[in-house]
Order: sequence, then structure tokens, then C-alpha cells
Amino acid sequence: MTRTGMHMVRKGFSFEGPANGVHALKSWITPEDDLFLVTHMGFLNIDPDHWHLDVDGLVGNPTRLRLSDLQAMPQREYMSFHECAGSPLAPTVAKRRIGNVVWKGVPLSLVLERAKISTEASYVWTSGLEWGEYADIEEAYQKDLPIGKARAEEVLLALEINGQPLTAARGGPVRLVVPGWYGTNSVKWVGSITAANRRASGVYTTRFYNDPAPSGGKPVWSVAPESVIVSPSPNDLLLADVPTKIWGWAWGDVKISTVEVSVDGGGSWQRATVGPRNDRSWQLFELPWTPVSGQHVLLCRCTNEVGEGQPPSAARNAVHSVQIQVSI
Ligand SMILES: Nc1nc2c(c(=O)[nH]1)N[C@H]1C(S)=C(S)[C@@H](COP(=O)(O)O)O[C@H]1N2
Ligand SMILES: [Mo]
Repeated sequence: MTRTGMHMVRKGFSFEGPANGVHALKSWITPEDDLFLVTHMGFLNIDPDHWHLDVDGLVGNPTRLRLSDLQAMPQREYMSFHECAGSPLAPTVAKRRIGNVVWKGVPLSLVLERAKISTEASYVWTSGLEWGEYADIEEAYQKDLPIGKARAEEVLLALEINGQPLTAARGGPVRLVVPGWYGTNSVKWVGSITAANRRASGVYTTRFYNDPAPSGGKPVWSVAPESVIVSPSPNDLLLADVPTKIWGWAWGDVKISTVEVSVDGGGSWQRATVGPRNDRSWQLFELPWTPVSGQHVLLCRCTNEVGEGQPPSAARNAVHSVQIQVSI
């Protein structure tokens, strides 16, 4: 299938990220080159002149917006961590696909108002324009948001990342971004928005990205507290009795209040200092450390302001560990 002004490249699922994983993430704002990329069906290239967005469903004023229409609307910047939940086929495996970026775009709420969204709408569905197969299923990448989140000030139809226009691989010319929620919700190559009074019924909202829960599936929405050790990395040469620092990033939909670090494989824990948060950015944590020689397993774990922490294992936000060799 082809559509005017659009073509698919590198078909099929793909993931790209920095070669040394989280240890590459040394700056507060993650440069594009170090920010992971994920796509289920392949990458879509869209001619910006052909791009448009249809807003329909439970709206008083069905609307078609072109790129120039969005560019003429008020825009805002929002800093946020950006995290992939990992494979929907292996939801308890921690993948640590994370970065911290500044998005810029038109608040989704303004577009919903312009289309005169009905008071009966309780969900907003968004669809990507790409096509292809994932897990042997050929279906549009459609996601949904409950109306409260869809109207939240941080949810944007983004045109830029870190001050640059979105590239095709990043979902340009326009993608949805849902700060605080897992990356799966931030629909790339967005082409339609539908206001509805129920959840979307496609595979990406019913079968994939639902965690097992006693009441049925729990949608993969709000990001659970998580933290990673950036430094030291397993490749670093550390010397005994030389003071160093263990540091990394902690994040979650809810602000992180404490981070603890263990230098003995979880036997004992020490409080690290935790830095501020800007919008929904990640937060820096640090702990001074003067190691003794030998093998060490370093761990970090965080707690958010409502008291939620990280499970030790078997979860996408399980505690992160790093093995370090310290020489005499
Ligand atoms: N249209 C579309 N949007 C999508 C996806 C996709 O396959 N198609 N993948 C989602 C997933 S799982 C993630 S983690 C993020 C990745 O965004 P990034 O590649 O900019 O990091 O996009 C989300 N949006
Ligand atoms: Mo993802």
C-alpha cells in the first residue's frame, strides 16, 4: 500500500540505542544521538506538505489541520524524561530505554477545544499513519488517553525536540507526546484524533501494553518510579582508596523523593542526595564513595512522593545493578 507523500523505510520492529546503554546518558538533556528509537512496523517518511491531522468522533466541529495551521497555534515547551516500557510481549523485563528531552508543540487541549470536543467524550484516541505488521498483525498504531490526561497541560502535539524539528525517525513532522506516561502512548506520525466515550479497541490498547492485574489488564500508562546508575560503568578502571562518586538518574510520573545506593549487593543501603525536577524531567542522584579493592555489586533504588518504590526483580522498573572491579 502507498499513500500520497508517504513511504515506509526499514519495515518491521526496530530498536536503536546507545551502545553502552544507560552509561552513555551523562548529560541532563539527552542529545538525539543518545536517545533510543522504537518502531513496531517500520519508519514512516512523510512529506510535510501532505501531512494533515483529522479530528473527529464526539466533536461539534470536525476539523482538519495542516502543518501550517498547527504552526500558527500557541506552542509551549515541556521538559520530560522519555521512556519505553519495553516489549509488550515481555512486560516484566527491564530494558532501561530512557532519556530526558525538551519537547515543543501545541497543547492537545487546544486542538480538542478547536474541534469543540463534546462533554460526553471520556477518551481520546490517536492513530499513527504508518502501516505494516507487528507480531503477525497488520493494524494501525492506535492508542487512547482518558480525557483527564488528554486535556492535561503537558500533553503536546510536538513539532520539535531539543530545539530541532522532529526527524522522520522521531515521528515527524508531528507526534503526540504524553509526558509522565510510557513512550508507547506518544504516537509518532500522528494522523488522526478521535474523541470517544470508550477505550479504543485495537491490539495496541487491548492486547499489547496491558499488564496482568487481578481486574483484567492494567494499561501501561503512568511511569513507575525507576533509577539507574550512570557512573561508574563496568568498563571504568577504579582504584582502591581513591574517592569517587556513584551517580545516576531517577524518574517517574510522580516526583522522586529519595534514592538509596548499595555498594555491597543490597546488604546495606545509604541515602544519596537527590536533585531538583523541572517539569517531568529526571532527577540527579549522587553518593560519594571511596572503594576498597575487589568486586562490587552497586545497586540503586528510589521512592516517589507517594511512597511507591522499585521491586527488586521481575518488573520493568526493577532495581538496577552494576558490577564493578576495583584494583589496588
Ligand atoms: N506511530 C507509532 N508511534 C509510536 C510507536 C510506533 O511503533 N508507531 N512506538 C511507540 C513506542 S513503544 C515508543 S517507546 C515510542 C518511541 O519513541 P522514540 O522512537 O521517539 O523514542 O514511540 C511510540 N509511538
Ligand atoms: Mo516502547
